[in-house]
Amino acid sequence: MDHEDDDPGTSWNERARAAKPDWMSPRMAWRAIQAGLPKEAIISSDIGNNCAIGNAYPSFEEGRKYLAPGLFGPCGYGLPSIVGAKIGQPDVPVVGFAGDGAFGIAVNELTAIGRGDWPAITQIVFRNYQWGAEKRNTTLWYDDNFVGTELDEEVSYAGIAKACGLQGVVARTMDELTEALRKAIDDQMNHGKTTLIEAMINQELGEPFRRDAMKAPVAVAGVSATDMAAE
Ligand SMILES: Cc1ncc(C[n+]2csc(CCOP(=O)(O)OP(=O)(O)O)c2C)c(N)n1
Ligand SMILES: [Mg+2]
Repeated sequence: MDHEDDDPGTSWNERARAAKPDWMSPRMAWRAIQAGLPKEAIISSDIGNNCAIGNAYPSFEEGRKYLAPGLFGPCGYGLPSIVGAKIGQPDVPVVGFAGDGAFGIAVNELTAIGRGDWPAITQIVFRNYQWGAEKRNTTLWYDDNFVGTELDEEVSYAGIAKACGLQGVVARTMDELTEALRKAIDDQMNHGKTTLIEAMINQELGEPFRRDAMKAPVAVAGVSATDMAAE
């Protein structure tokens, strides 16, 4: 399965594919990641649509390999948690995951983790230029419409990583992503280098977190402006 379905009456995913026909979909990116992820790796997840899709992909042969934000669900968890994992388990390869909106909440940590004795990590950012999980909610609530979920397309997270003295790589195809991850792991384990991989993906969106809560707001009391009395 490469692509996400649209709900009846909505066409966001169809339009997202048509807008960027040559770009990876979220599931193509996750398959490319699986091809390059060491089986002993510790991974972290963040809150967002791509990280939620990704929960279907990795499998683990032992416990204590998967860090997730849990029920509080804070965006920005992926990067700091994987840094903590590496400090606790320096001999194990670690890979953090985050969507581009959530990563923006923790991006300042890039200015700190390159310092001398901090261990090297690998971080993958899913670059779809949107707060995707929120867009998914609003397309369902508001008949294929949305507001306030776009991110700045001029911002380069790979560029920010480089400006912080770290390695920053942009991956646009499945082969580029698998290869970038393999090299990043080698650099993490054998050369003490941190790499941020910006995985460029289309804007398709998977299942919402709370499909049961997807009901359009309705007028409950039927209050009219003419009901108001002047004081
Ligand atoms: C601190 C915080 N703020 C807001 C939210 C609400 N929220 C949940 S998912 C999400 C969007 C995440 O967007 P992004 O990280 O780009 O991932 P995508 O859904 O695009 O894969 C937001 C804003 C949250 N969970 N935590
Ligand atoms: Mg996003």
